[in-house]
Amino acid sequence: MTATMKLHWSPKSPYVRKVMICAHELDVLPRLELVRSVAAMLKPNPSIMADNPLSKIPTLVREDGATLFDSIVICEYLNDQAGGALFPAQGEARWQALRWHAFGDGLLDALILWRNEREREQPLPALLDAFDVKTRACLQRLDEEAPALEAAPFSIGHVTLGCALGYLDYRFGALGWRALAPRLARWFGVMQARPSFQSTEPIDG
Ligand SMILES: N[C@@H](CCC(=O)N[C@@H](CS)C(=O)NCC(=O)O)C(=O)O
Repeated sequence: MTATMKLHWSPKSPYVRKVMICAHELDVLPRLELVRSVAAMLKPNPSIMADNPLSKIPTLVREDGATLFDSIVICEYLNDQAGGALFPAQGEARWQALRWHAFGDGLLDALILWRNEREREQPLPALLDAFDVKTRACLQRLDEEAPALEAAPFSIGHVTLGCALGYLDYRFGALGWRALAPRLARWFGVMQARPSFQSTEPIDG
């Protein structure tokens, strides 16, 4: 990988963060030109839509002009180009990594919808309760899986679960998730010490 690729980017998006952590871990960050792009569900953004009609970030424009989305596709592309090991090629390790990826992405999807709902003028209480129940159940299950996460090699599953927990810290601090999942919190502390996590902490602005 030598030429520069354009990434529609924001320092707040947990899905963009997945790509940035992978790029950091794979040592391909210098190949990415970051273009600050504002993606909001209620405001389709023409500059993103020129590359991705869904108006979502992350969106990658490859060096040959081809575009890639969504985050998992971009992460796997970077891993492939760099010959990385973030996507185990086969066997149980592959299913485990992909399952953890799906777990983290599903949690993120729920948290984004939860935040959208709670910011409406008249949020639906039953919907807020449902997100609360599901999030707590996810944390409980992930807490049980913390020893397996610790034992497994670092993968796209670790990246994505880390981004979901980072998003909880960023937007759902009042939940106090660490008290609900202390083993998971310890595992996350180890993730947070990685330079790829430290340099991609979500920030406002
Ligand atoms: N499944 C997508 C989700 C991306 C996503 O929803 N990104 C948000 C920003 S955090 C976005 O672009 N929202 C704008 C919209 O939904 O219109 C991925 O993994 O890339």
